[in-house]
Amino acid sequence: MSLASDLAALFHTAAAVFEIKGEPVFKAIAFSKIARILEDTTVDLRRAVEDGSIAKMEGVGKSSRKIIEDFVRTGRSPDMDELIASIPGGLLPLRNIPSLGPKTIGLFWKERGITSMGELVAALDAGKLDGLKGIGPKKLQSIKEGIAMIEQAGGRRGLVDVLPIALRLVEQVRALPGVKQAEYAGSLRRWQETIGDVDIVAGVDNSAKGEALTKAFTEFSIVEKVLGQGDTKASVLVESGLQVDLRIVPNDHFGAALQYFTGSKEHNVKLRGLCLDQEMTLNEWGLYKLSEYDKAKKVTGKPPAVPAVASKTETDVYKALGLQFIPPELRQGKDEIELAANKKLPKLIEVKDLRGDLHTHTTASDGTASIEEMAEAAKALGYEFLAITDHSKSQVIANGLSKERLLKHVAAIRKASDKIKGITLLAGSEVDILVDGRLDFEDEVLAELDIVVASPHASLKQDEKTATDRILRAIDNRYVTLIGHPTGRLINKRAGLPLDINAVIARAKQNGVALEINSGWPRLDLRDSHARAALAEGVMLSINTDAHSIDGLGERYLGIGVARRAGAEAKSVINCMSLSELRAFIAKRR
Ligand code: DGT
Ligand code: CA
Ligand code: CA
Ligand code: ZN
Repeated sequence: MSLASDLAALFHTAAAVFEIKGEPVFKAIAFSKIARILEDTTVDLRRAVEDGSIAKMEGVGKSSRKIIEDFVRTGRSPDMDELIASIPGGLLPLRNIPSLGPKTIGLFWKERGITSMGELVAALDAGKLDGLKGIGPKKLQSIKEGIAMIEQAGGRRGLVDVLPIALRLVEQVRALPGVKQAEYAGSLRRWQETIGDVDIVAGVDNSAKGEALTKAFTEFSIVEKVLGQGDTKASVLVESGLQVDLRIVPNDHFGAALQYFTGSKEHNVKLRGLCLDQEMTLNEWGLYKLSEYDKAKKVTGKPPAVPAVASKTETDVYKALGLQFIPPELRQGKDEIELAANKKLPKLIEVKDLRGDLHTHTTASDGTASIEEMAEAAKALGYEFLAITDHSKSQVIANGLSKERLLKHVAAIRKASDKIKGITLLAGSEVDILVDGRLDFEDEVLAELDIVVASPHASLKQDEKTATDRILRAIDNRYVTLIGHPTGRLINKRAGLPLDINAVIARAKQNGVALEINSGWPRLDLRDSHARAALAEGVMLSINTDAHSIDGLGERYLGIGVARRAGAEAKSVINCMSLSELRAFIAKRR
C-alpha cells in the first residue's frame, strides 16, 4: 500500500474509534474527510511534509498535521496509537460485520460490556442484547446474519477488490530482470466471484537468479509481511491480509505451470485422469510420456531431466492431449474436458459481442448522468441501443418515478433518441417487484414502455415458497422483458431471496422472459451456477451493468465473466441481438 492509503486507513480507523467512544460527531466527520482526501490525493506526502505545504492540504488541521508528519517520518503516529489503544482491541474488527456500524459497537460495549467477536456472538445467542434502546429484533437478526456471512466467506475476498492488486503485482513481476512473462493464475484467472489467495506464475530465462527475484518480490512496497521465500517461490501478505504466492519457472515450462496453478483442482484431477489413459503424466513442469518420466531423475524445484511432450504454452498442453483450448473460466471440473475432446466447447461470449445495455439509470431516479450523457457514453462503447430504466415509485430512497414522472421521462427519452444519431434509446423502467409479486406500475403504464426490467429490491428475507411465487408472478406479467438481479443477493453481504431457481427458469422459458446477469458489484446476480442452469433450459440471458453513471456503463466485464463461467455464447444473450431482433423478442409475449 502507498503511504497515502496507509494514512487514509489510519484516519478511517480513528474516525471509527471516535464513534465507538461516542465523542462529538464533528471529530469523526473531520477524520473521515481527511481519509477520503488522502485516498484520492496525488500529492507527494513526503515532500509536502518537508516543505510544510501539508498544512495547506484540504481538511488538515493542527492535530491531523502532526499525525501525518509523524507517520511520514517514522511510519507511525503516537497520537493515533494512543487513540486506538483507548478502546479494547477486539472492538475494531467488529466493523467488518455487515450492518454493524461503530455507533452500535459502542452501544454494545458500554451497555453490555461486549469487547470481542466471541462475546458478541455469545451475547446474541443468549439474548443479552435484547431491549437496548434503538436496537430492534430486526437489527439483531441482521447482525447475526452478517456474522454468518463472514464465517461462510471464510476470509475470501471479492474479485473486484483483488483484481487491481493482482494486476499491479503482475506488472511489477514482469519488470524484474530475467522475467520473460508473468500472469495471475488460480481462482482469479478462473474469474471466481471470491478469491482465497492470489497465485502468480513467472517464466524466466537462463540469466535469471531465482533467489534475487523472489527477494525483489518480497520487497515490493505493497508487501506487508513475508510468509516464505526460496529460489523458486515466495508467499507474502499484502493489504488486509491477502496472501499472494509467486512461482518462478524456466520460461519453456511457463504454459504447464500456468495451467497447473490456474486449476481448478477438480479440473486438474480430471485432466490427469485423461493423461493416464494416454500413458502420459501432467504436472507443473509439463506433459510427459509416463515411460520416460518414470525413469527421469527428479530434483525439487527443477523440471525433470527428460524432454516434455508439451510445456511452453497452455494451448500446447491441451492440444497434445487431443483437446481444444479450454478457457480458464470453464475449468471447473464439470463437462468441459468431454466437450473439448469432442470439439464442442461453447464459443464463449466476449465484451465485444454486446450491442447494448438494457438496465441503466439517470438523474431522473438515482443516477448521476442525464439521458443524453448516458446515450453518448453508450455510443462511445460502440453500442447500438441503450435502455434507460429508472426506478419505479416504491423505491423512495432511490427517487423512484411516479406514473406521471415516468410518462414525462419516456417522452424525454424518445426525444433524445431522435436527436442523438447512431444509437437508439429504449424507454423503460426498472419496475419494482412488490412483496407479493405484483408490479409497481399498472399494466396500462407498462404498455407505454419499450422495455420492462422487473426487479426485487425490498423484503429479501422471504421463505423459499413466498419468494419463488413472487418472482413467478412477475414473470407472468406480459409486459416484463427481463427479471433484473433475480435473487437480490450481495456477495459477502446479503444472501438474497432463497429462490427455487429451477421453477423460475421453467417459468421464464414458458413465458419467453430473459433472466439478468447483473454485472454490478457486489451483485453478480444471477450467479454462475444459476445462469448455467438457465442456459441448459434454453432461457435467454441479459447482461447489464445497472449503471448509475457513465463510468458504470463500462463495467461489463464482471457480468461477462459470470456468463463465461456459465458457458454462455452470444446467441443466448439478448444484448447481442440486433435491435429489430430485440424488439421482436420484447413484442412476442405482449
Ligand atoms: P482459492 O485460492 O481458494 O480462491 O482457489 P485456487 O483455485 O486459486 O486454489 P489455490 O490457490 O489453493 O491453488 C491454485 C491452483 O493450484 C489450484 O486451482 C490448482 C493448483 N493446485 C494447488 N495445489 C494443488 C494440489 O495439491 N493438487 C492439484 N492437482 N492442484 C493443485
Ligand atoms: Ca488462489
Ligand atoms: Ca495459492
Ligand atoms: Zn437498477
